[in-house]
Amino acid sequence: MGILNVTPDSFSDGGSFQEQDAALHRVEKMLAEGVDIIDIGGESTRPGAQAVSEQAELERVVPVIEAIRARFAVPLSIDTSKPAVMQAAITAGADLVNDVCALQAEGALNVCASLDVPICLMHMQGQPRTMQQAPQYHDVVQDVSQFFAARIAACEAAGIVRSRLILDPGFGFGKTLQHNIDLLRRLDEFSVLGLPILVGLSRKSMIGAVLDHRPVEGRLHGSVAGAVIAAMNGASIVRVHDVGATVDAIKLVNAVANQ
Ligand code: 7PM
Repeated sequence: MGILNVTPDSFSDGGSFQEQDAALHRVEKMLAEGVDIIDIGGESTRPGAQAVSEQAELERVVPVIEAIRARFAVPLSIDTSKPAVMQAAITAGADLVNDVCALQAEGALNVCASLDVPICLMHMQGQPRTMQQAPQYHDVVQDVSQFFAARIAACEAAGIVRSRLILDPGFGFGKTLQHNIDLLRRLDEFSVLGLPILVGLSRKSMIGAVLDHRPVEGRLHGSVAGAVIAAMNGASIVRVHDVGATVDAIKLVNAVANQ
């Protein structure tokens, strides 16, 4: 899964030609590098990010989804927690909902019940603005598993069949470095839930922390190593910025697993 951030340029609030053109070029590059899914985000749910209004998020992501859909057949994921954006994005041609709030926003379960697409439920402890202040768990894998079980049950109660769900432990979302490392080492323990696992640790601060506080520009090799560990420990989807490097690495993982 390749990350496509749709952030407004300095000339508009979103939806400008320049922005769309830049997005299409990034998609073309990711396709050439072997991407399977493109995750489109309007930056509403980023830790520390300014809250984006529903209207602004719609204006950012819908034109980009339509433009990509008109030109490329690649599956598209919408990274949002807002039910109206989920609905509009799927109508515009997106194929998957990626929600860092795991459908806990008012109305999200009902909207997703009416859509016929897979949904990624991500775990987060706390709220984006404050979640890194003092994350605490009894046992991080057990606690995240309990959260998954509760959200799977909520989805099923709302009429979303279990087979539509993908689970993501949410690296960096209300976790210390030790919590993130424990989740990555013990990722295979989520396999008992019988659903695909998605992992996003591309360029995240846990990579920087392990590499002596390496800035974000220097995190490529660590991120690829993280994707390899995730794949070897059972992840079905890795969400990354650097598609080409990650695809090569995962091909080796798959060759060892399958040949
Ligand atoms: C600032 C801080 C900007 C954090 C962006 C981020 C995930 C996700 C994100 C993830 C799923 C990033 C994050 N992370 N969706 N959206 N899993 N499913 O590093 O780990 O891209 S935003």
